[in-house]
Amino acid sequence: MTEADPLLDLRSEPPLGRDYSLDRDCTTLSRHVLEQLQSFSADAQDLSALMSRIALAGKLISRRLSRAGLMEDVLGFTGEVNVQGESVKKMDVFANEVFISVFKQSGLVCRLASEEMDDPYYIPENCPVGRYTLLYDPIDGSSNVDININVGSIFSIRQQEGEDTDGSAKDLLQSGRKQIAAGYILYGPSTMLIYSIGRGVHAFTLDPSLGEFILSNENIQTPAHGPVYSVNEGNFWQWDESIRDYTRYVHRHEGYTARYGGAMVGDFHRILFQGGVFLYPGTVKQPEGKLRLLYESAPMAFLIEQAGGRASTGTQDILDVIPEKLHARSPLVIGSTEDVALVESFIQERSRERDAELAAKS
Ligand code: AHM
Ligand code: MG
Repeated sequence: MTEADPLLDLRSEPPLGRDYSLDRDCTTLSRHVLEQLQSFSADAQDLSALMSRIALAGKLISRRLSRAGLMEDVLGFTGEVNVQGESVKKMDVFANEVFISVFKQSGLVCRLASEEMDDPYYIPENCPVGRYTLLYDPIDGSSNVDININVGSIFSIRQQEGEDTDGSAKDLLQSGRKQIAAGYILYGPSTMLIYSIGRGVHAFTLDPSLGEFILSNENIQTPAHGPVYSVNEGNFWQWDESIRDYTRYVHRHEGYTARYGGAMVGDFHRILFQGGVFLYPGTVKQPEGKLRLLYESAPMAFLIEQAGGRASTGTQDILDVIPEKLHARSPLVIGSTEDVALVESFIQERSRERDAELAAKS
């Protein structure tokens, strides 16, 4: 028997002309948006252009992340604290500015609102102004940046309603059902862009050799149940008893497994494809939880509903929640319908017990 040739595997890779991405249809993101809308109307062109700009921001952020360890001033903190009371990372600032610079001259948006800015950024008067608002979390899970683990960017598009002359952006304080499009970019082993414009959920993978996001998964459907539960169990004693009940249940029953990566985008991505549930419940210190409704929970809720799953606060559909302020937070239970319902059942059970106790006392 001859020894295995270590180069054999490399030689059996398809030659460049038969590369998988060149063999297939190579549906680009902008073409996909237009095909989804089956129109070349002004609205369809705008949405396609918006998605192309988001994709450009994703490519710029992805490029910087891929070389972060080799460059000066990319990793670590700036020393500032943001409007959320969280320490700002250099990548948070960079990614936030990337979205602004990509959209400033686009003529597509009138303002951008982000987790990293106290108030929305209004397109200056000397630049073309559009009718959409981009809401975004520039780097989700930014504590992962310094250790080279996956992070993401989350985005949501809404149309401006009425005038916003006083800069209060009050029209953004509406339910998540007002979103026109939402999605995220996952910076993992590949960079992927997942989006929905209310016609299913579709995933694109960045082919670095082409510099293009190419369609890789169309009409993603989340299974009705999955084995994964994804929650920071370090907060166990900070939670309401109902969440502890749920956690005890999955500990005591076969068929569950825990996965938690510290970046919702990554944890959500697994559940979108394979099912299960992600939770960020309220805690004693933060009864509304950690995640921001407009920049994080509502866009993910838009996606999961489009994929046949559910997103809930525990007592209400996330997409029905009306935020009181731009940076409002809400508890989040998101994923497969059956798994979200299971978490809700424990919350309802404790709530019934409390009501019964109150009734007995009165
Ligand atoms: P960030 O957007 O400021 O990075 O915070 C959001 C992240 C989520 O991606 C993740 O699920 C969560 O915070 C992790 O928080 P914790 O460390 O409390 O579990
Ligand atoms: Mg985030």
